[in-house]
Amino acid sequence: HHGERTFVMVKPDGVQRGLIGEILSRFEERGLKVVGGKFLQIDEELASEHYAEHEDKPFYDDLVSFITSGPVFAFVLQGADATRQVRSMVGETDPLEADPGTIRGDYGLDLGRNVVHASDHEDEGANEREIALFFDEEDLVDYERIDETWLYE
Ligand code: YYY
Ligand code: MG
Repeated sequence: HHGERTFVMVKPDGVQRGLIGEILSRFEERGLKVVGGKFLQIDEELASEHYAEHEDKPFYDDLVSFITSGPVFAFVLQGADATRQVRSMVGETDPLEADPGTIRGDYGLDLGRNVVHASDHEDEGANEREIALFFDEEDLVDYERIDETWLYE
C-alpha cells in the first residue's frame, strides 16, 4: 500500500464558509486517498490535547475558543509523502504569507482564521499522534482506489 497517513481538519471557519467539499476535492484530485472522516464539535479537553504544544503561547486561549466554536470536519489522507505534500498544499500558517494556489493562500486573510489544520511534517510522528487523538484504528478503512495503478509507477 502506498504511502503514509496524515491528519487534516477543516476548521470551524472553513465549515461555516462551505469549504469542506472544495478542500477535500483538492486532496482527492491530487491522488491522496481518504481513509477516514468525521464531523464533530471539538470540546475543551480534545482541544487542549490537540494543541498541547501551544499551551504556553499568547494565542493559546483564542486558539482553543476558536477551534471549539463550531463543528469541524476531520479526515485522514493516505499517499506517498502525504504529510509533507498536504502541508505544501495547505500553505504557510499565516494566510497573508501563504502562496496563491495553496488552501490558506486562496481562502484566508487572517492568522487566527486559517481555514484548515494539517499535521506538521517537521514534527516527527505528529501525523500518527493526531490521527490517534481523533480516530480509532477501526474508523480507518484500508482499500485500494481505482486510479492507484495510474497514480504510482
Ligand atoms: O501548524 P499550523 O496550523 O500551520 O501552525 P502552528 O504554528 O502549529 O499554530 C497552530 C495554529 O495557531 C495556527 O494554525 C493559527 C494559530 N496561531 C495564531 O493564532 N497565532 C500565531 N502567532 C501562531 C499560530
Ligand atoms: Mg501546527
